[in-house]
Amino acid sequence: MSHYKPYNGPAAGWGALVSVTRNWLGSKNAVGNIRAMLKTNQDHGLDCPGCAWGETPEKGMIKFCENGAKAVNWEATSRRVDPAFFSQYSNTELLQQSDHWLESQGRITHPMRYNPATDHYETITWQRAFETIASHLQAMDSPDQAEFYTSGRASNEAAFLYQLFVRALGTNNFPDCSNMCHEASGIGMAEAVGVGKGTVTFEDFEHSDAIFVIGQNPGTNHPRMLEPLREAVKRGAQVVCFNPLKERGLERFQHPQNPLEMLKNDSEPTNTAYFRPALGGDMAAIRGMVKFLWQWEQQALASNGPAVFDREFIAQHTSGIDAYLSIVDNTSWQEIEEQSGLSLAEIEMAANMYRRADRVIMCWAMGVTQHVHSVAIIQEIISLQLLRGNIGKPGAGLSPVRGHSNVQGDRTMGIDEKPPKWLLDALEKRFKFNVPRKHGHTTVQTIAAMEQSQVKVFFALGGNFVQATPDTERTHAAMRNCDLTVQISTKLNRSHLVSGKEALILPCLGRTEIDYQKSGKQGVTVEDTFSMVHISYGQLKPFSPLMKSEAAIIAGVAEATLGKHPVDWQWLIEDYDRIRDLIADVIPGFENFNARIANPGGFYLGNPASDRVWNTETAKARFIANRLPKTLIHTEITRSGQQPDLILQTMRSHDQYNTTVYSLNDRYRGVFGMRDVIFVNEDDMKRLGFEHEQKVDIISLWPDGKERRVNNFTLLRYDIPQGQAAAYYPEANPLVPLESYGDKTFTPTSKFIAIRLEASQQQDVA
Ligand SMILES: Nc1nc2c(c(=O)[nH]1)N[C@H]1C(S)=C(S)[C@@H](COP(=O)(O)OP(=O)(O)OC[C@H]3O[C@@H](n4cnc5c(=O)[nH]c(N)nc54)[C@H](O)[C@@H]3O)O[C@H]1N2
Ligand SMILES: Nc1nc2c(c(=O)[nH]1)N[C@H]1C(S)=C(S)[C@@H](COP(=O)(O)OP(=O)(O)OC[C@H]3O[C@@H](n4cnc5c(=O)[nH]c(N)nc54)[C@H](O)[C@@H]3O)O[C@H]1N2
Ligand SMILES: [Mo]
Repeated sequence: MSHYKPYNGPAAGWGALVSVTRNWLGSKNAVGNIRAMLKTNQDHGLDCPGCAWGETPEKGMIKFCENGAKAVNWEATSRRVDPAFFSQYSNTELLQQSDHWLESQGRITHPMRYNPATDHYETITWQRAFETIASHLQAMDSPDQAEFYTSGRASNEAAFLYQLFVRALGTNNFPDCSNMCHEASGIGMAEAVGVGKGTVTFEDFEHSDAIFVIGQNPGTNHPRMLEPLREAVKRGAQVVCFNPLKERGLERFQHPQNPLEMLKNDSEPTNTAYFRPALGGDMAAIRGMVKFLWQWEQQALASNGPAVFDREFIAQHTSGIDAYLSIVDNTSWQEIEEQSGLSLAEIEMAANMYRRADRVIMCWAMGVTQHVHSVAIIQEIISLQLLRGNIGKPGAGLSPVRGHSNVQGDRTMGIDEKPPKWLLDALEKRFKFNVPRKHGHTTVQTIAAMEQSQVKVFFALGGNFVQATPDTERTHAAMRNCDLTVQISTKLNRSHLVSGKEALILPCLGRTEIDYQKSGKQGVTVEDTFSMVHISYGQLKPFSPLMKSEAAIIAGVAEATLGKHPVDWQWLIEDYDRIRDLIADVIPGFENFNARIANPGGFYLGNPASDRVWNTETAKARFIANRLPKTLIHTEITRSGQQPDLILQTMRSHDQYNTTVYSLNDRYRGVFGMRDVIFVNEDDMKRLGFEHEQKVDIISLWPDGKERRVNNFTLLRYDIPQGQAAAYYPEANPLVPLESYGDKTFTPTSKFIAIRLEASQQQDVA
């Protein structure tokens, strides 16, 4: 039975894992699997396929968290989606099932081809599958009529081969999950500090005086991050959270006493604090902190007091401070207060905490990156850090905490629709073919092209494109316009069912499974959020003899399409060392790749900004003077006279991994057995005339005349700031307009959707 019961326990607990694995993961040997892997982790173990948080550097100290265990067991299920399964259910029948049901059916065991005549998937041989793909790709008028999606679990080896194949085919159409995720971090940081990756490593967390956690829910999504945060507080460092929701894992960092006590000059300063900004209000909040620091710096200059800014760092390493401070001067306190959703007293307190620390790390995730002005938010965070020299010294820096376990490595390998020139030049030099120079499509641009019937072939290396993307109804219709869709997958999901006219499912090995090739067992490499590269060896017997590794599937498709051009694909697959030798030839930082991964714990790729080398336009770290957005809500919406009831963010529950729903519970938020829920403040509920647990329909506002709605969501009274609402991804994705994306990023604004609520017609059904 579904129910709602606010949770009071601590944020931890393997207890729930046992029930999750028994009930849903269908893994008979769940606990045994994990134990086996923990043992073998001592040498050449498995890299956790969960999130991208790094491993503790000591040898053999690879830690699993509850969610890592879930991810492993999810893959190591004993349930099978085999030919008998597909002959039992037609596609139309499978489409009636929930996402949770689909993924719970088990691992896909055979290559399958959709037969429209019978409405069933039927077996196909690998050879026929490769030939089918090749004949479609060869029949296109232009290579730009194909789109090659990547989800961030693919290994470096698979990703490198994939981008080589696709560029040899002739396109840069690489939509990827990163387009919906940390794209803004990459763009915002590259412009300002010359590198699109985090500048900190694991050790920096041990030396930091203050760690800010902005728009991130690590208790659920990066559980191993809680440990360094706890350690930091223990040794007296500050942990400061910016999150409109009181997330369970972070709540301990809320100071138990009156947070405003800090403001009185006589009180003891607190070392933890929790601020609850408006959705999209972080830029204004940080601008406010900067404005306070600037005030104090001016006072220091006037009175010859101790400097607030790091004047030497600013002079030596940065450009643009004058223009930036003048825009800070021109931002009014009133604007800051209104847009941030915080009081000036709170912002002053945050600024004080910031100033008190010599070494500050700024962490952020989707609460920052999925807004229209995300690039500007990130650049504001960077400017704040530059004022006190908090980039490129131990214990300080920028930490965009990545999502998928190898999403960062996939970009490093060249999965990028707007590849840097050096990469294309290096590929051309090494492989001697004309590399396509025109930029390709992001995820959102891919959907738009599909909608215009400009896409013939959609190919996915992992992921669940049709559910992860915005504007679900439109996206589904767009996908159906393709001639052929191909999914390399471990588990059944909706992207197999909402397909092109022809469709293939190619079952691949998961990272937990042993990958045998001609030369023996193969390892694959990944890069974590701290730019550490390490090798991972699967530990479990492959679930089906017909599965192939991702790299082998790409090689098969490439050979069928291009023959031995520009490389002998099958020869590379015999021994992944050969692929790594190619990577070493092309990608900087991977010299002697094979030798260096033998080192336990792998190696650090390095980061120019953390060495204070600035690969920017000015060869300095740049203060970028962005204006605060005039309004956060799209002006066309208000101009058309529409008024939202609330602003909605879409987020993850505790028991899900993106579109993979492990169970229907979200225990830290007290929700059990349901996912079609919307969290609303009690006062808003009254204002809008609704009651707790009433069924509502949610309609999003967008000035294109299309109706976007989801029906029969259960309204839940929740501790959430007024004017805000929250619902789960992917259930709420039909509400995100395709055209509502970030400036420069094309990232859907999944954390800022203007909505209206209506009472559902079907109250009695509940
Ligand atoms: N178990 C598990 N682990 C995961 C994933 C998973 O689904 N399950 N997904 C992986 C992936 S791909 C990613 S990208 C990461 C995602 O990790 P998170 O970014 O932590 O994921 P979300 O659930 O989207 O949480 C966003 C958080 O930001 C807050 N927030 C929303 N809007 C705002 C805002 O405007 N300002 C501020 N300050 N806060 C805001 C929300 O309240 C929420 O706490 O996790 C990775 N790890
Ligand atoms: N509304 C809203 N939408 C969002 C977000 C949000 O916060 N709100 N978050 C966005 C973010 S941050 C991201 S990263 C995207 C995620 O988008 P995706 O990466 O496309 O989605 P996932 O749900 O991670 O993909 C799950 C599928 O991957 C396949 N899979 C699992 N392991 C493997 C493997 O080892 N190999 C292969 N080949 N396949 C595998 C399984 O078949 C599984 O069904 O969603 C985005 N969409
Ligand atoms: Mo992500």
